[in-house]
Amino acid sequence: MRLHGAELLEIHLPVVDPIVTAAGGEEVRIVLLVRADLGEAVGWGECVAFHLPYYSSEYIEAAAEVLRHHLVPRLAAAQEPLTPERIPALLAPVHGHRMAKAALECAVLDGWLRAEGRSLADWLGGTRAAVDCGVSIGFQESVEQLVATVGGYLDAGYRRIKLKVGPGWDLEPVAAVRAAFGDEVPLQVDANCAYDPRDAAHLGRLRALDRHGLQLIEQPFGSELLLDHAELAASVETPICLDESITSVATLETALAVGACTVVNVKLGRVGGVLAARAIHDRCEEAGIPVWCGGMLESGVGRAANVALASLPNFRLPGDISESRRYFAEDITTPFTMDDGQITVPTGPGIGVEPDPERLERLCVRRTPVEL
Ligand code: NPG
Repeated sequence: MRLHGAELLEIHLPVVDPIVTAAGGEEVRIVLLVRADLGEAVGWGECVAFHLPYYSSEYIEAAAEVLRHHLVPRLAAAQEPLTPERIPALLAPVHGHRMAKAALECAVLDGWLRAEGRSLADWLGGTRAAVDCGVSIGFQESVEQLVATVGGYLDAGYRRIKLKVGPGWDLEPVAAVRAAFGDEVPLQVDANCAYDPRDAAHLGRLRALDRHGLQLIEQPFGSELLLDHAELAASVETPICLDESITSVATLETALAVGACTVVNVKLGRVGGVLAARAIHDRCEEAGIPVWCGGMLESGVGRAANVALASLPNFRLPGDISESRRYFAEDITTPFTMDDGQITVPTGPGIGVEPDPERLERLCVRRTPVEL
């Protein structure tokens, strides 16, 4: 297999119910897709970076540049055979840009598997035919509005509720959801680094969350503050989960060694691709640490890869895997729909879905062939 060429597509998807976090909200999800031409097949990958660098240092424009000028040319110049296992090392000379690398690796892997007639879930070693759906809810106008929103998603069948929290929007919303729906609803919170471990009031609020029987508290402090997470983890009952901090197996090892977390949010893009995500899954399984699949408001392309990943055995907690319509009135692929709180793992070759040409035509604002 060789990479004969690639194309970058910028898609604009209006968001029906934006997630407002400490970093802001997205009214339109700008999606960067990579289309890889492998000769005998075409593959698709999604770069999960946002169009502004406020969730991570990566953003769409930079990802497109590094894909065009560095990552795609490197794979195209590689000696045959271009196998998936060789991709991380071929891209390693480019520092960082994990989300861009993940998109290209997924596109090549998707094409390779389509040519082989094998599904991504099967190739990864997935053991589930369907995965549990969880939903993420951002800051709301009021606690009453939040309770109504949570009720709607529970009625829809979601098996886990994740609330965005931050200093000032944490104790009251969590208590209201518990009061309205009881202690049995699987409920977790995601702080996106919004708390300061040096602020006694912030620590007090996090410790006060401990009485609500949450599944986990996700990334309360900054991504580099592993020791502060370890200190909090030792002082509360609620499991601490890391997201932004875990960028590789190496950073995972450090986090585990210092006791910074006992649950890990695995995101294909954040860790650099499918192979890295599986390595983190395997290491966590070995350490008895459950993982779940994080979401980045993906289109159907990225969502399909997430569903395949979440079919692996140690994805023991429902992830941010929701129906396409949770975010998009229209997706570029056949929408993912939930049945009894689960989404079926695609069984078709590769990621099992592909962008619909007619929808691409309408929703794609720019197509850039990569000059090789
Ligand atoms: O359901 O795809 C989804 C989004 C899940 O809440 C989610 N993602 O921090 O992981 C996150 C969070 C996020 C939301 C990140 C918006 C950045 C912006």
